Parts: sequence; structure tokens; C-alpha cells
Amino acid sequence: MIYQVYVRSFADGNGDGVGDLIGARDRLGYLADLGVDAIWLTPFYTSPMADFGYDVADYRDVDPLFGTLGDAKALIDEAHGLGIRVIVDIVPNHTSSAHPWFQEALRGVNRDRYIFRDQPNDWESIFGGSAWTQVEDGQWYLHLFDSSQPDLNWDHPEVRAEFESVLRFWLDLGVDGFRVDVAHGMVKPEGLPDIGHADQVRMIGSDVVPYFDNDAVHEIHRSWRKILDSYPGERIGVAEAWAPTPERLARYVRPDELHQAFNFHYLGTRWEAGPLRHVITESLETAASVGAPSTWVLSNHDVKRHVTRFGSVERARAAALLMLALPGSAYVYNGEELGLPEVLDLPEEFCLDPQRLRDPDSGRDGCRVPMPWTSAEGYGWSSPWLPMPAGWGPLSVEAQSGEAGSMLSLYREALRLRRTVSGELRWSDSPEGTLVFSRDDGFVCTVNLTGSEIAFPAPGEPVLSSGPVEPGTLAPDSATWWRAKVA
Ligand code: ISL
Repeated sequence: MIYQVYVRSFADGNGDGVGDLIGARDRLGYLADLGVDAIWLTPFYTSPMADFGYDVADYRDVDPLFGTLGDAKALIDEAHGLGIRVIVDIVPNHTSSAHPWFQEALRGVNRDRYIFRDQPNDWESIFGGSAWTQVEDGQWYLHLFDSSQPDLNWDHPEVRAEFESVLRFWLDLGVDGFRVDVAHGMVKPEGLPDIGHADQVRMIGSDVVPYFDNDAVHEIHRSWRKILDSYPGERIGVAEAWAPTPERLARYVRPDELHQAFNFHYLGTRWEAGPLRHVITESLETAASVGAPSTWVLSNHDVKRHVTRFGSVERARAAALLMLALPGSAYVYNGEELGLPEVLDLPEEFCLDPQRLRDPDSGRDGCRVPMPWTSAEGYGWSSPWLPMPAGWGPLSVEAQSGEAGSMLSLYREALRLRRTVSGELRWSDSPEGTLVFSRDDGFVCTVNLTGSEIAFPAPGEPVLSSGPVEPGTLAPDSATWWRAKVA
């Protein structure tokens, strides 16, 4: 299991209200105890923070808000000492407008490292509005995200060489891999054709938008794979790619490309047996067709937390046992193991997500509220950068740690048992609204996705359950792990 540390909100080492690398290092013991195999650190590089670090001004340094390069090195080394691998984010589709290259471009020097044109086309930014901004001399530059995130020109050899060098910089420092931001972006189609579609942003993930999932992007991933493979140990690449279908997604994890790709089809599936079974089967088959593991994810810093998406803590508990029973790799977003809900009523003045600034209904602030560590007021934070709701005491790490039935205990236990589970997934027939599958050595997982009890004979001895276990029935919105006797 790979644990996503949203650095800003995970743990604060210097008491300034913003999470940082020292804070994360201080909590490595907690993560080891939870049972994580690796952590993924969201961007901590020098940045004006217009998109909370996904706008990088210096790819080889740490922003003072998060610490120093020495802190990064110490965190990596200490994690390794605990058997935890460290994956860092790399943001290759765009830089910050504060990056020296873009500052040069504004002065008319080496503009071709970015995408400047005399006339804009009709593309819209993911965050809303035109994807083009005009500069003083009349030219326009492309930014698929915020205007402070100009898109790089990946046809330029210097861009390719620079990122290869940045990869080597972090690999030399000891990281175990990269989460590749917008891995389906980077290469734009020849001639930047108009889309001519009125509702472009809603069409992302379809074949309609020509700026994502171009075939030519795979050549970059292949060249990165060669770099990863040239280092000792296993260094991995994880694609953040929003591909229209599982087949298209599987192309990012072909044997000579990246190792994993977040399964956003799974993340996007509602709490219903039929659609979930379909997406699980399809994802396993397509990943296996290229020899890659499936990679499951329920929450991250860009989407509404799944307690809120699914509508209840019971469902989130069951969803955790379902995900952690599946073959492949699972990603857990910090706070998910505490069952944190989306914070829906953040005061407007704190909400600075560029996506929300354009569209108040789509803000990503509510899933980025800091982790409650202690039960007392402040939850272990002094003036957290986003206010933390009243009533989160019982959700804190402190409160849940010693509580047998807590969400945290469920994750800990599931992660411990998961290490003993292997083999392919085999579906069994089961009543409507339920999912039942087995793995090797008699491991069975049952899930009831309905709001009613469903009669089902116990397939073995229960070993872990998200809800009550009654003989002969599956409790509403619950999942159970069983050990059947192997003949
Ligand atoms: O394509 C999308 C949805 O179908 C977008 O969600 C897009 O892939 C996604 O927003 C990319 O997210 C990543 O890059 C962004 C940053 O704001 C996010 O936080 C990051 O996860 C720009 O760097």
C-alpha cells in the first residue's frame, strides 16, 4: 500500500500552520505502524503555491515553507531505515510562471520551450476560461491549468533533457520513484486544432479533447523508464493519467513504460455491486494484458473524500476492505484511514484552490483539510492553514489509536492481513447487491452494497469485518474477510 502524504496538510514540524517535511519525518513511526510500504509526497518544490505546489519554479529545490533539501534527504533516509519507500511528485506538463524559463520567455528569449502563438485556439483550461493568456507583445501562451502554469513544449529537446536531469537529481538523492502529474498531457497534437465543442471540460477523459492521451506521450514514458531501470533497486513511475478507457490507461503501464497508473475508473464508480464488479474485472484484465499490477484508489487531493462521496462511514469502511482485498497496488490518501469526510463548509476566504476560484462548486479545498493528530482543541496544529472543523476530536489519530473498532484500527488490521493474501481474484455467484470473491489459501471477501441485510451462508471463519457479523447474513453496507478451510 502506498500512502499519499499531502505534505501541506499532513503534519507540521515548525508550528507555522503548514505541514512540512520535518513534520512528515516525525510521523514516519505512525506510518510504519499503519503498515505502509511506500509514501508518495506531493510537490514540495520551490513554488509560488498558486496551485499549492503543482506550479514549480525550481524542480531541484525545496520550498522554504516545506523545509530544505537536507530535510528531504533526512526524510528519505529515515523512511528507508523503516523499510518505507519514497515516491515524489514530478510535474512535467507545465512549470510555474515564476520558473526562470518562463521569465525568460516573457522577455522574448527561448519562447519555444513553451507554447506561444499569435492567435489562440478554442481550448479551455481545466480550471475554466480560455487556456490562453496574452502577453505584453501580443502573443498568447497555452496553459491547460491556471494562467500561472504555462504548458511546456515537449517537442523541444531542452525540455526533454531538463526533465531527464531532474529525474536523475532526485534518484541520486535516493527516491524510489515518481508520481507523474498529468502523465497523459505533455504532448500536444500537431497544429493545435480547435475542438469546436461547447462543453470541453466535461469532455475530459473522452476522445474529444485533443490535448490529452496522445500516442506520442508514450515515447517520453519509455525514455523515463530507461532512466528508472538504470538505477539500482526498483525505482518506479506512477502515471496520473485520465485516459478514456481502461484499455487506453493500460498503455501507460506497458512493460517498457511506467509501473503503475491510478485507476480513476474505479475511483469514479458509485457504491453499487454491478458497476463495481464490472470495473474491477475490466481493470484486472486490461492491466494483466500488459503484465502490470492493477492500481486502486478511492481518494486523493483532487476529489471529494469517499466517506462523503459514498454517503456514510459504514460504506467507507466496507470500501476499504473491498479495495484492500483486491490484487495489485492500493493508494491511501492521508486522513482516509481516519475516515475523514469532505469539509463542505469551509469559510470562503480560506478557499484558494484555483479550480474553486473559477467554479465555486468544484473546489478541492474540502479534501485538503489538515490531519487531526490529537483530540484536544487544535488537533495538534497551531493555526492550521485551513480551519479544522469542530467535532473532529473522535476522528483524531490519538482517539482512534487505542480503539478496537475504529477506522484506523480497521486499516491497520487490514493492512497487516493483506500481506498474507495472494493469488488471483475469482468471483463467486452471490445475491444481487453483493460481491463475493476469493483469492488463494481460502481467503474470501464478501461485500453487501445494499442498505438491507442479505442472507448468505458463512463461507468460512470471519477474520475481519467492517461491520457486525451475524451468522447466515451479510450486514448492510459491510464487507467481511473470511478464511475458508482449503480442501
Ligand atoms: O483531466 C482531469 C480530469 O479528468 C484533470 O483532473 C487533471 O488530470 C487533473 O486535474 C490533474 O491533476 C494534477 O495536476 C493539476 C493539479 O492541480 C492537481 O492537484 C494534480 O493532482 C495541475 O498540476
